[in-house]
This record gives sequence, C-alpha cells and structure tokens, in this order.
Amino acid sequence: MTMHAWKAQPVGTILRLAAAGLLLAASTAVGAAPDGKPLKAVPFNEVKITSSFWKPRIEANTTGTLAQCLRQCEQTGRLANFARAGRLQEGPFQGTYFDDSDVYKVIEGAAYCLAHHRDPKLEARIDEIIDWIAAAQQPDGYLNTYYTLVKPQERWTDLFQMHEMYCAGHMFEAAVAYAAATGKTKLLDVARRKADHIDATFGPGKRFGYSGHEEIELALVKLGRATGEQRYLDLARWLIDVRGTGPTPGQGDRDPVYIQAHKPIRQQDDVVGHAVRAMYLYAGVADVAALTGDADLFKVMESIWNSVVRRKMYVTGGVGSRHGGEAFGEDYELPNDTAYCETCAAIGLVLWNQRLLLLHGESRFADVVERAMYNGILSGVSLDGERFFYVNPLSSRGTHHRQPWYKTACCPTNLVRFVPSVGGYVYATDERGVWVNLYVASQARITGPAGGLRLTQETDYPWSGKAELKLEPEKPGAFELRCRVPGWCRKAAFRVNGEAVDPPVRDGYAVISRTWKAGDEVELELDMPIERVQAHPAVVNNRGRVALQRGPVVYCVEAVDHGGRAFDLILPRHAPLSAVPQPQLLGGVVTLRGKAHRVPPLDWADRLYQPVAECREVDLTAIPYYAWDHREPGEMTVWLPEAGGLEP
Ligand code: FUB
Ligand code: ZN
Repeated sequence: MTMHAWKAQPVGTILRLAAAGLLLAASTAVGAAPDGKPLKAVPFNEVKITSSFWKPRIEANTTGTLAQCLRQCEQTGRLANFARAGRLQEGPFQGTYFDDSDVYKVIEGAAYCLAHHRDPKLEARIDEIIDWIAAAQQPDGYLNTYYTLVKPQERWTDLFQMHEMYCAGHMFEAAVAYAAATGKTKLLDVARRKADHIDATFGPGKRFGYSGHEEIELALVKLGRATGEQRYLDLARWLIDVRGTGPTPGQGDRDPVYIQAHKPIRQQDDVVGHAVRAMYLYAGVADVAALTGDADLFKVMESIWNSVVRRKMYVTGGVGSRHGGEAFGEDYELPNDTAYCETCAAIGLVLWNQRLLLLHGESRFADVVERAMYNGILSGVSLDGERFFYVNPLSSRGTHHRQPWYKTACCPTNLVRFVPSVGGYVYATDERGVWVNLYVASQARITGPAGGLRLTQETDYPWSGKAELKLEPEKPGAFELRCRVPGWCRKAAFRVNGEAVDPPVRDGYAVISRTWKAGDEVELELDMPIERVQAHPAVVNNRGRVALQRGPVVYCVEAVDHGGRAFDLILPRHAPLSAVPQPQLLGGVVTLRGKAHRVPPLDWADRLYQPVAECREVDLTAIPYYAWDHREPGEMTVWLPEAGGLEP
C-alpha cells in the first residue's frame, strides 16, 4: 500500500488489519527506500517467544511493570485526572502537565500484554480507564486533562513546552494497539476525533506550530496506517516539514536546539538537543520517508545516524550524555559516571533504527537495535520488573539505584510497552524472502514471498552464538533466507540440513537461497569470543580503558564481587578470560572470569599523594551490565583501566 493509494478505512478494515497482525508490527515500512528494499516486520503477536532469556522478562513485564504502572497511575491521580476532566468526579488536576501520556503508554503496554494473553480482568480494567478517557474528551475533540482542568482558555498557546501534541501522539499509539489487540475501537474513535481536531487546527492555511516534544509525528503515521486516513499522514509530514522554519507557539527566547528546531529538517546533519525528542523525531522522519520515498529525508537520516552511532552513542547503546537538558553533547562527549542515558532515549534509538532497518535491510541498524536492547534498555528495569532506572550511567559509586516510580514516569511507562513488543524485532519479510534480524528462541508464523511458513528458532542467545532454524513452509517454495551476521561477529558458519554451506553475505546478512521444504534446517554458529573493546581516542575518559563484551552483551564489574571495591581493578591486556554460565545468578547469566590486578588499599590519612604501590593479582568477575544493582550496593564500572598493551 503506498501513500497515494490510501483512503479512509472503515472499522471493519481496521479489525481485518488487526487480525492480520499488521497493526502490531514494531514498525511497518511501506513505500520505496532509495535502494528499493523495504521490509515488513513480522508482528510480535505472530512470534511466540520461547527464549529462556526473554520469556521471563515478558512475564515480569506483566506481573511487575504493568501492575506497578497501573497502581502508580491510580495513586498519583493520573487516572483521576481523566474522571475529573470528564466531570465524573470532583477534584483538581494532580501531577504534571504531561502525565496523561503515561496513562496512554500503559494502555499501549497492556494492549501488547493482552495480545500475548487475553486476560479478561486486565481488559476490563483498561476498558474502564478508556471510559474515563472518552468522558474527558471535549465536544470539539480536544483532550488534555491539564488544560481542561487548569487552563481551558490557553490550549495550543505553548507548543514549545506544554506537550499537548506529545500526549495526543501517545494516545494515538495506545488506541491503535488496543484496537488491534482486542478489536475494541472506543479509544480509536476518541483518537480519531482528537486527530481531526488537531488537523482542523494546524496545517497549511490553518495555524502554524509544531510540538516541542516530538512523538505525534510517528503516532500520526501509525494512526493513518491503521485508519487509512490520508489526512493524518499529511499532517505528520507537514509537522516534520515546518519544524525549524519558524518559532513554534510559546517559543519566545527558548533554545530551539533543545527541540531540534534550530534548522529545517532537511538541513539537519548532527544530532543535538534533548535525546528522547530527537529519537522520536527521527523515527517519525523515517516513517514519513518510507511513505513518500523523499530522497532528502533519507540523506538526513544517514547523516544523523552517523552523528549518533559513530560519535555520540555509548557502548551500551545509551544516548544523550548530558544531564543538562537531558541532551546529546558534543562529538565524543561520553562521560561514564555522569552519563545521562535516559532509558526512554535508548528505546527511542531502537524505534528509529528498527525503521531504518526495514527501509534499508542493512544489519548495521539491527546492530544498534540489539546493542540498545540487551544493554541500555534492559538495564532500565530490574529483573522482577518492579524497579526502574531513569538514568543509566556506565559507572557508579554505589549510590544510584532503581526506583519503583518517578514523578516524571516516562521510563517505566516506555518499558511497559517496549518489553512485550520485542518479538516484533526478530523477523521480517520482503519480496525476496525471510529475514532473521535477531536471534531469539521463538516460533513464528510468517507470510513470506512463497506463502505461509512456520519458523522455529532454537538458541541460547545471547549466551551462545549457536542457533537452529527449522522451516516448515506450507508448500515447497524458492526464497532467500537472510540470516544476520551481527557486527560483533567475525566468523560465522552455516549448515543446511547438516551440510556446510558458504552463503554470500550482503549488507550484513548471509543469504541462503534455495527451494525450501518442510523440515529443512539451518544451523548457524556465530563465533562469540570475549572481546576487549576500546573507545575512539577522542573519548578522553576511556583512554587506557577497555570494556568487555561477549556477543551483544556488554559487561561491568561490581564491588560486591571484588571485596567491596571495583574502581581499583586493572585488567592486563593478555590476561585470559573465560565465559562461565551461572544459571543461579541474576536470573541466569554468563559471567566473565579471569585475573586482574588491584592496587592494594594504602593509608591515605593526611596525604593527597604518595608513591605507587605494587599491584596484587585478584580474581575478576564481570557481570552483564543490564543486571547491575541487584545485589549489595557498591562501585560499578563498565570501562576498566588496562595494563600492558605490548605484545607478550
Ligand atoms: O517530557 C516528557 C518526558 O519526560 C521526556 O521524554 C523525558 O526526557 C522526560 O523529560
Ligand atoms: Zn524516560
């Protein structure tokens, strides 16, 4: 379906799209990328996760994160705000002006949980919340509890700061997800009325303005795709086109760099400003580029991608290094202890790179998705799903801990919608074949170019680089099976039905072309050694330091494994390290073990300097970064000082 072929779709169509899983895809690229290779993600509800790594996390998301988010939304007045704006209850607005967005994100997360498992009690609870949301909608379609309860005369006067479009965007996403998961369209109807209201207010020949916090752009594309309503797609495009061409309402002398409005989008080539905003914006730009095939937008994406991934991204996939403005810093400004790395920004990075992957079919984008997923995002949530990091530093003195909730609760409510949608990042299709983008044990139902296919993947990834894929096409058919060779992997071996094959690798994918029949098996072995990784020398704080990585997992050391200290460990370059499975530790991890050097504790009373002391050899244990802060608090660091870089 191209943009030009779209027309308004009746509800029946939405339900058919939902039944086909099309509204639950992590992102669906349609339209022509310049290199002509758009992919379609296999939606997560067609991918049953069997992975012993991901399954417990998806379960903890329902039992821990979702339950916690619903409880908190109730206790903090976020839900009551809707009842009050809808005159179902008396009372003032409670909380912060963007809190409506949390409720919408929780509904989106609940919808994904329901798509996995239809739980009538949960569904009834969400239906009730949706009734309150519908009651809060004003006769002209406007819906924002802060403005309705606090400043009804000031709607749309401060787009720079006040998040009205941001909240609307999250509502659109929730509405699409809930309709797709349950077939119920009450929230979708509310969303359409709200989108119609915005469309009647802003656009060519109407009011000028764009959101200070991007999000509505990608959400309008989602809503446009779900409803077939061309106006929503046009509005998304317009909001992107006018950004930075003039001040948005409320801007005054506020800094446009903060909201990526310092230049029109087509002139942007460096990622700047608030990190979450930037990631959402570029995800929306990728969506619009997919719909329009606009070559200029593809060029912008490439420059911005290089700026983020080659100069401003942490080894964990965290982005946005500065606390001030929650923002990107200069090139190579990647401090460890003061790293901001908001969980939402890492999720935004994944949303954006997934879209680029689907547009271009190049594994470098999946590499970014994977890096952020296993490190900078998963660190954001405790193993039981009940506590969260907003900020994800790469080193800590032991005072930074996950919290059950935050006044600004964007991160928990982003995690609740991200974790259950992980299955949507695993497979994709195009007219040539089936793409395996991530290695996650799963059973998928895929409609490929040669018809229906059941694909079973067995693997212990991310702890092992071995995977077995069993294909069961409904009928024998010729197509390509493209298996990603991750950027971290230097050697990959493949066998088809037990016979070694040497497929060509294109754009980071091994392409196995043949006529597939039921029972065919592909085994792959990605060499997964422990790597010492170094940073670009311009990252001054990492000079002389290494990070440990095995496969997609980045490691750290914690004081609890090293007699209460971690900052004085030094890793000799040639000290052997081994990967040790520890099923009982931290939900089941592979630790890295070896010997390190440590400066002995010295007497520092009344001294600021003293001669160096001989180091001692000590045992070193590194754990996956995502699992830190689950035991006794203490020092933690990802980057370790390294000794002895000379050849042995
Ligand atoms: O402004 C809404 C959310 O709160 C942003 O995305 C986060 O960075 C936090 O500022
Ligand atoms: Zn956040």
